[in-house]
Amino acid sequence: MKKNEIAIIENCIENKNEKLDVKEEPYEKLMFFYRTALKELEVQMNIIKDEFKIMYNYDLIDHINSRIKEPKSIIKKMEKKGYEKTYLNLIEKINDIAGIRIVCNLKDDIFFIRDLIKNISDIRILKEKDYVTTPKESGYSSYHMIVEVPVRLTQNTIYVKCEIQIRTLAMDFWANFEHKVKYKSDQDISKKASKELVSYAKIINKFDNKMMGLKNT
Ligand code: 0O2
Repeated sequence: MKKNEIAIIENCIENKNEKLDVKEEPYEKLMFFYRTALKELEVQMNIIKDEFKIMYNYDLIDHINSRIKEPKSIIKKMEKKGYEKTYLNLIEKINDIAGIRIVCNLKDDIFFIRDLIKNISDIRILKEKDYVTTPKESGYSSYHMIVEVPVRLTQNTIYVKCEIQIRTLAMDFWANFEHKVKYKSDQDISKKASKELVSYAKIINKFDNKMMGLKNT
C-alpha cells in the first residue's frame, strides 16, 4: 500500500479493513478529503482557463465541470468490479471519486491542456488513458488522467486521487447523450441503435479533425 493511502486511512478510519458504510462518520471524513482535493484542482484549472483568455485572448477551455461520485454509484462500481466493500478498497481501487471534466474546442487543445497539467509541480500523475487517439469500442473518446492533488491540512499535507477527463465540445455532446441512453441506462438498447451511436462517434471524430485543419489554415 502506498504512503498516501495510509495517510488518508489514518485520518478517517480506525480499522483499514472496516466495511464501507456511506451513512457513517468515516465516510463523511473521507469525502472531506476528496471534496477539498477537487476544489484545489478546480482552482488550478480555472487559472489555466482565465490565463489563456485574458493573457493570450484564446479560449483554450470552454468550460469545466466537477462532481463527487454519488454513494450509490460508488457502491455499484465496486460491486461491478467485484471489490469487497471496504474503505481500503474504496481508496485504493476507485480512482474517480473526485472527478473534473475539462471541455475545449479543438482536439489539439486536449493534448496541450494535458501537457500544461503535467507541468503543474504539485500535481502527481498516476495514470493516463488516451481514448482520443484510440477511442473505446463504444465510440467513447476522451483523455483521462488519474492524478494526486495535495490537500494541505493544518498538521500535514495529504495527496488525494482525482480523475481528470479532457475532451472537445463535440466529444462531450456524444458522451453525455450515450451516457444517458446506453452506458448508464438500466435498459439495453438495440444492436442497431448501438451501432448507430458508434457511427455518430466516428462522424464526430472526423468533424473534430476537420475543425483542427481549419485552425491551421
Ligand atoms: P460515471 O457514472 O460516468 O462516473 P480505472 O479503474 O481508473 O482503470 P475505470 O474508471 O473503470 O478505470 O474506467 P474508464 O474506462 O477509465 O472510465 C472512467 C469513466 O469514463 C467512466 O466512469 C465514465 O464516466 C467514462 N466512460 C468510460 N467509458 C465510457 C463509455 O463508453 N461511454 C461514456 N459515455 N462514458 C464512458 P464510470 O464510473 O464508469 O461512470
